Amino acid sequence: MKKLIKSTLLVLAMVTSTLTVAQAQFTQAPLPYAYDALESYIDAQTMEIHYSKHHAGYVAKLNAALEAYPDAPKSINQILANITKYNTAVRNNAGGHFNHTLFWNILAPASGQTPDAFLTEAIQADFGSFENFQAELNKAASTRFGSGWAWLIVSKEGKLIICSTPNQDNPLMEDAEVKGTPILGIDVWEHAYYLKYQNKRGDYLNAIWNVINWSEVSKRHKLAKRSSKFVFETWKQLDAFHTIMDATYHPTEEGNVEPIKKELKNFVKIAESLQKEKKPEVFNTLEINEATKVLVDATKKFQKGFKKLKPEQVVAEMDVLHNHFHKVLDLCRLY
Ligand code: MN3
Repeated sequence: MKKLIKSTLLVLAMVTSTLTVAQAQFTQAPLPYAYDALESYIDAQTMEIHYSKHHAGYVAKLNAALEAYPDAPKSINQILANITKYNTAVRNNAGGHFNHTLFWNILAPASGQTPDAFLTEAIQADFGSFENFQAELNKAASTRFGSGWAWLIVSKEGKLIICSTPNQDNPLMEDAEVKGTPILGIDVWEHAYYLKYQNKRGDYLNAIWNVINWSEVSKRHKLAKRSSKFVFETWKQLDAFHTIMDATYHPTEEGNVEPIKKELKNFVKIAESLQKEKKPEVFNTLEINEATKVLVDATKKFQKGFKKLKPEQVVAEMDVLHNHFHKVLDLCRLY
């Protein structure tokens, strides 16, 4: 019996330690469609090898390379924004992971969809016409020598720009020649097209326009354009909520619950005003109102149960509030 308990504990310890390690690593999200969903523009075999071998390989090598950086942030964007602090293995594989995750999401089975009105307008303003935009992106993709990516990005000033990067670099890297938020990326590595198109990169580029997920690209365009700053300037109460959250969240994380304890009443008052006071008309949608209600209810519940919470539970509860808050903020940016 004693032996059995001992071996059970050993197994439990092993499972727990595996879980701890797995949590610290990056993982590959499932492909949002079947391997053959983009036929006949991109063939199933290419998709399968690309996703399950190439992308999976970047994720595994990224996790291995990050073992040398135990304090690396959990956010891939933060790693990319400080990429010069890392070695080449992290650079190539963090880029590879981010780029392919974006790529799978901006593709979708052919459906004849087009950019939304907001993106259409921006394309016309920044490129003259959709045809010019297409020609420019095709040119960037076809003239990228060797392996790399062609991008449609939103610059810091909010303009649409086309650019390209070598290898697995991307415009989020701090040392990129042209920087901005990528909303569409075309993989021009031979592994993305060689089985079907061999050396004819141009044919692959012509075909890929049939399987662009324009609703996803349009969504990313809105998120890149409508900064949090815009939302906060428009909706003062949400800004006030954010200010308190910002001032109390980090001390709480470090085990200091005094700031949130002091602000708790005020915090709830501001949360309630999110619902009570008239919100800006642009944000007065069913979705935003529902998300706001979830946030306000959670904040009230947090205050009610606060006295019974241990410091680590305060951190966990603040995490929940933080997520609810970001749901509201993102919905405002997407309205
Ligand atoms: Mn690739």
